[in-house]
Parts: sequence; structure tokens; C-alpha cells
Amino acid sequence: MARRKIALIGAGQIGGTLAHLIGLKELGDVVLFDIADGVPQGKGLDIAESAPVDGFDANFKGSSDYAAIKGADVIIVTAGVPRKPGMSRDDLVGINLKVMESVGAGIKQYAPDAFVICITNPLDAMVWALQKFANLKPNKIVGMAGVLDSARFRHFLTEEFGVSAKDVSAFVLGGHGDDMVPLVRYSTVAGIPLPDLVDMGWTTKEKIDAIVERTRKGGGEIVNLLKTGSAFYAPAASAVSMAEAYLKDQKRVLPCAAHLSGEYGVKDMFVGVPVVIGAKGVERIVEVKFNAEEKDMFAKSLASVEGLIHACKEINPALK
Ligand code: A3D
Repeated sequence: MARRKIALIGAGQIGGTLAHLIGLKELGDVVLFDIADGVPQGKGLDIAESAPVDGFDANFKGSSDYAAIKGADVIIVTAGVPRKPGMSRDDLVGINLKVMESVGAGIKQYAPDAFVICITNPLDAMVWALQKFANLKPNKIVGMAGVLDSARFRHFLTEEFGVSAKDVSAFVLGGHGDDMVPLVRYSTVAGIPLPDLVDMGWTTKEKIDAIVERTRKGGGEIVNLLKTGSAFYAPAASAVSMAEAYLKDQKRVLPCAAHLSGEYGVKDMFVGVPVVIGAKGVERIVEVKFNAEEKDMFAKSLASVEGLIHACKEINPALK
């Protein structure tokens, strides 16, 4: 079978890490695209030169010409700017919306059948706009945020309990902002829900509340430490797990920003919900039952995403 083709639009911190991980996992041949001429070519060559050491087979090509992404099976979009200390994700709307317009045109022309994973912030609004600019089928485009936010939640829980990360599962839904919705009730250690672990004396409600808050601010914590950009290792790993689920038809259940057309009472928005990802893209949207408190949190998060979409429409009336 011919190798699959994975195009990375944006060859910055996340783009380069994605290319390396894809090579190590032998998911396919990689095309790095970036407007910063030389960067995608240089990173592609550098990673290709690591292949003999690590013993993987994959081709890496760097380009600043959209023709290079022609026929890609998967496209992961990180093009745009990340935030710096003091900035919110929402401060990026104006500049990154323009980037999505050019990326969308490139995808529409050269790879309209690809499964597209958007990472550019503010995530829920950018994936919404990209779907429209590229005219993609709604089941063939998702935003990466929930896998990352859940991984952060899981990491903090792993530290709290002193158990293997493999046995901790957690769930973060809603928009990718500071009002994201970590679902404590559905988060478990070896199948035991967190509220039960509080009852068992493993932790306290206060500690779980603090972990939830740290999860919500997890992106900002890294921005403040790095000072020059935002997180890239865990975001890249998260997007690769989504790409792998599609390429290998794994039917994984992952929280992704998916297009909703009535589910959760939401129409024509991308918001973080659990979905099944397989060879057909988003094969199923899982509708979790919320309790009253969770419903309120989800509504608040939705309102933030709505505000961002409104801002996109004001900037670019073609999106109305
Ligand atoms: P960075 O290292 O700056 O890479 C972005 C790359 O995009 C740069 O190499 C730019 O040259 C390139 N670029 C800019 N404009 C264009 C364009 N029009 N066409 C093609 N390439 C272009 O950033 P990064 O890799 O750290 O982050 C990329 C994006 O991901 C940012 O918007 C971040 O905010 C976002 N991000 C999202 C998450 C989520 O969980 C959703 C997490 C971390 C970062």
C-alpha cells in the first residue's frame, strides 16, 4: 500500500513537532508548508536526517507553494500566530482569521477531500471559519483542543494520585477557552469516578477544584513560563492521536471541536464534544447528559464561542 500523505500547514513550533512525531510513528510521508521560506524546507531536511538514526521510513518535503499539499489524506493546520504573555487566545482573531482564509483557499484547491485538523487559535472560531473558507464537509474537519485539555487534566490527576497516566481518563468539553468544561463526574482512575475517589479519601473536593482551575488555565501557565510562545509538545501529540485515529480507522472516542447541527441544541458551531473518529472522519457525535451545573458551564462556554464567531463575521462579512 502506498504511504499516506500528511500535509502540515504551518511549520512553526507545533508544525515541526508534528512532523517529527509523524515520522517516528511512520504514519506517512510529510509535507511541511509555511510562508516563511526556508523554514519548512529546513525542518523537513533536519527531520529526514534523523530517520537513519531512529530507523523510520518517511519522506519529508518543505514548501511555500500550496501545490505541494495536493492530494493530502490529512492536513493539520497550525498556521498563524500564537499568544504571548498577557494575551488571550481571543486577541488572535483578527490576524489568524486572515490566515485561515488563505489556508482555506489552498485546501479547497489542492486537497478538498482531506481530513483536516485545525489547531490555530482561537480554536473554535478558527475551525468554524476554515470549514467555510475551504468548503469542507462538516465531518471532515475538526479542531484539536479537547484531547490536549483532557491530557492536561489527566496529567494533574496523575500527579495528585501518584498512579500511572495510563489508568487516568478525563474529559474536557466546551470551547477552548478559560471557561472550558472539565467534567469531573466522567473522569476516572481505573474506572472509578473522581467523586467516588473523594468519598474514598484519596483526595478532597478542594484539591479537585484546584486541579480543574489549573486545567482551565493550563495553556496560560505554559505561555507564562515560555514567554516567547505557547505550548507545542502536548498539542502536537494530541493532534497526532487524532490523525492516527482517522488514518487507521481506530474509531477512537476523543473530545474534539466538531461541527454541531442540532446536537447539544447547537447549530452551525464547532464546540468540544466527544466524537468517534474513524476512516470516514467524524463518524458519530456523542451526546453526554449534563447535570444542571455542567449545563450552565457548557452554556457559558458556548456563549464565549458565539462571541468569537460574531467577531469573525464582523471582520469578514463573507462569513455571515
Ligand atoms: P508558531 O511557532 O509561531 O508557528 C506558526 C507558523 O505559522 C509560523 O511558522 C508562521 O510562519 C506560519 N504562518 C503564519 N502565517 C501563515 C500563513 N498565512 N500561511 C502559512 N503559514 C503561516 O506557532 P505554534 O506552532 O506554537 O502555534 C500555532 C498555532 O496553534 C497558534 O495559533 C497557537 O495559538 C495555536 N495553539 C493552539 C492550541 C490548542 O490547543 C488549540 C495549543 C497550542 C497552540
